[in-house]
Amino acid sequence: MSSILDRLEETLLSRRTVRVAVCGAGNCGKTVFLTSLLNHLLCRDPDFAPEGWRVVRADLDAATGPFPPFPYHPSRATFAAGDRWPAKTKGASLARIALRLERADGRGWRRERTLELLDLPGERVPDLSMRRRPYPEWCRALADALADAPSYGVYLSRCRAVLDALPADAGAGSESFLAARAAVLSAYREHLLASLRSYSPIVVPSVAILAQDGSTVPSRRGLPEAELRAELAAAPLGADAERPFAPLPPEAAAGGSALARAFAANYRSYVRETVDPIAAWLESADRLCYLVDVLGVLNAGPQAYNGAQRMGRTVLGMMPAPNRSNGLLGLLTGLFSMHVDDAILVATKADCVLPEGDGQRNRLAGLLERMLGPALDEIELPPGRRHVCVCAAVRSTDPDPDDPRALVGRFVDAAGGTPAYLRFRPAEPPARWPASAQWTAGGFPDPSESGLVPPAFDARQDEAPPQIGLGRIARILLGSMR
Ligand SMILES: Nc1nc2c(ncn2[C@@H]2O[C@H](COP(=O)(O)OP(=O)(O)OP(=O)(O)O)[C@@H](O)[C@H]2O)c(=O)[nH]1
Ligand SMILES: [Mg+2]
Repeated sequence: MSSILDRLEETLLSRRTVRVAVCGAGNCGKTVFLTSLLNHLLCRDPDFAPEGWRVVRADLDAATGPFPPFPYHPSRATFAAGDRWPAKTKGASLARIALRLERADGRGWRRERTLELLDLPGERVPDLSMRRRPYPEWCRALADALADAPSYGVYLSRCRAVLDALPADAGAGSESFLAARAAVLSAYREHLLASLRSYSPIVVPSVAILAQDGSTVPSRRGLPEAELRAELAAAPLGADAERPFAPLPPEAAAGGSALARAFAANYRSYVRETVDPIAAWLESADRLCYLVDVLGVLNAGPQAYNGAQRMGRTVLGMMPAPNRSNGLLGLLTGLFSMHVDDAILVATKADCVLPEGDGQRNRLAGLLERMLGPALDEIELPPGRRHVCVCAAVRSTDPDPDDPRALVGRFVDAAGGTPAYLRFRPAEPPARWPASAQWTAGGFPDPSESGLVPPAFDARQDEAPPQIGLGRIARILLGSMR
């Protein structure tokens, strides 16, 4: 009997597809993370296999269903060229890698694992707060989420003034309705402009800064105020220019005016067309990797911290809780139903702080735990399935042998010439998040903003870039093998 059960288990477990949601704000490092992870798996890096196992075959699979394939080769080519990072992501894509694993001790057992990993533009992540939420509820949630944002308070008062002046019998399409709608949308764009300037990640609907066709508003860097305002004015706030919406003050959103009804209808189309396809995939994931650029949050200040925390909570809150029933029923539903059984918070770009001896990488983990650990606990994962990791998917710095407080990396200048090695003293992360009054935004500059590029490494396809902590994450994703 037991050998029949063993055979049954072997059959059930020997082939398995593991869906991994890779999520996080724009620029947190998702695409670099995925590219390096795939690169190491394709090279059958022994550190990336579960203990006691080795990868004997690894193939990318182009059958990625509803999403286009993740652009692995172009992304990796940027590392191999050694002076560029992969381009900013403009649409969701799926990586599918089929792995065959064998016991390292030579016993003839084999396992097949297919990893499916979704990459998405970070801009789309705040939109996930719309999933399964009717419009009035979303307006309330946004007002709570942005209670600390002065520009949102200003927007809500402007909105109330416009709505107060709108005749109660103004029907949709009437002149006064159209004028009120234009005034509300333009006031909302003013708030979005302020959000971009204060590095708040909550910019919704995300098509305001990343259109469906991939054109972006280059929001954060370089653009003078007037140009940025003009770019935002041209971007649709909804599924298309004919179906715009903006959040209304919670009482007005629930009030049933013609404007609230029109916005609610356009909101529903937007959720159906833009949010649901991504959200439905995420909800079916077996594993979650939520990436946070902790240094980036430190650099951006308290409002960015609040936004990043809200966004993380939204995503973690979407994950279906693991099946908690016991006994045979639990075993069967555990085998056949989807649920998140491992959730990993990842502090990225750990090569931008001083190395381990100094304990600074652990500080990144501590800060991340403080920011999102409670939301992770709410998923109620089984013991040992909740992880907080520190990682540099492409380690781009080395310790400076002459100065223990400095790092060395390759930098390109604005003209994009040949990279040169430069020494720099990185900002040192604090043990705790700073109190708002002492929090100096701009105190943790991102070295990539000053031109830090990936290290030179061999362009041969069977080489992978140096990394920190990525192998441990791969082992969690592949799961324990019996
Ligand atoms: N030093 C260092 N920098 C990194 C690493 N990973 C990412 N970066 C930097 O972060 C930038 C953004 O990384 P991406 O992987 O493109 O970020 P993303 O999360 O995919 O961003 P979106 O596509 O906008 O959502 C890169 O261009 C690098 O400058 C890393 O491991 N080390
Ligand atoms: Mg990306």
